[in-house]
Amino acid sequence: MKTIFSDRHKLQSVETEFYRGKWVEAFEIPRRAQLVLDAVRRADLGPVIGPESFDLSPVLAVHDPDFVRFLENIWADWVAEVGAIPAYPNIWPPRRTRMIPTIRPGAELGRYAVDMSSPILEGTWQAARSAVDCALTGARFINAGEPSAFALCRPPGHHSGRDYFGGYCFLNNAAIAAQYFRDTGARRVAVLDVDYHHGNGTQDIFYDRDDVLTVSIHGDPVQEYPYYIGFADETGQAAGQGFNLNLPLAWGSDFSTWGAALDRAIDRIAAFAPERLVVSLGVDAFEEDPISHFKLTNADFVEIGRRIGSLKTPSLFVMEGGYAIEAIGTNVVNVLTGHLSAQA
Ligand code: OKP
Ligand code: ZN
Repeated sequence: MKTIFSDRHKLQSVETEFYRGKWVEAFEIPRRAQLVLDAVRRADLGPVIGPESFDLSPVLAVHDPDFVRFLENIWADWVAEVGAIPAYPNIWPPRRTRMIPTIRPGAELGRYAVDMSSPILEGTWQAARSAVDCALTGARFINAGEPSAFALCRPPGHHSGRDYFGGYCFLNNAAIAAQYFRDTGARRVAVLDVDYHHGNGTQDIFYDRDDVLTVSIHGDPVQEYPYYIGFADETGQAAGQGFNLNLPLAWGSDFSTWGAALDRAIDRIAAFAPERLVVSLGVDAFEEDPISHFKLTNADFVEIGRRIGSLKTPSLFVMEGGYAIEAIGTNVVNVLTGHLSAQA
């Protein structure tokens, strides 16, 4: 299996994040990607390849053009007004206001950000673009006949929607790849999100469509980020009714529960008969993850890969979360080798 990786992910790098009123050591750090890359190499998974450069059209097929322009330009605008320091919002639109155009960088940040976890830095746009390029290059390999590929994307993407960013995410790599599959001939595409957190951006982007099935297994939003979305009764709307499946699970869930949810997810995906599968691959359901509350073991991740492989659908794995630094490489490689074993 080919891995697509770009060094430019390092351009998104902060030492601290704001959590419960304090600046704490950041969780979403460049070392995560480096450790996954090291594990991929050590496991001899296959070649590691740099991404091709894509123009903005696959991004604009998913994201709002004003939002994309904002991400591209906000750093320069912020530096001009505030200085070369990380750009955080400190105001959000009040309820029941019109989302009228804004001018000042602080207002722009609040308009498009959903939380404070994703500061805009000098290299944010380039890093986010490089992650998209990795996902799209992986999609190209799948279109060329590979049964699977691994886009080692960083920063992650699944919390980013058509016109918002947050949860460490800027551009929705998995959604952009799924749409790219549609635009290059796949009639039905499924996205399976196994990250511990609900893939709210991905759900939102495809919510009214029946050509992209979205399925997510995640911490119950009653207890867990992103809190306001990800409930079981969100099943899609209009033509998309029945084409979103949320499988929220309680804190403390282990593989007996999680694996049963995966089987439901896989049954739904099999019934949909997609021509392409995008897996939002977060490994933060791991028992030692510092910000999560599921109890999956290293070995469970092999089984996840194997069961996804039973679908026999060309599959693009797109890296999302996972913050247990010592185990992130093992857990990711376990999913991928599990998948390969089912391909054989
Ligand atoms: C991104 B991905 C913990 C607070 C949680 C945001 C979580 C984003 C998770 N310090 N803040 O889905 O792994
Ligand atoms: Zn996550």
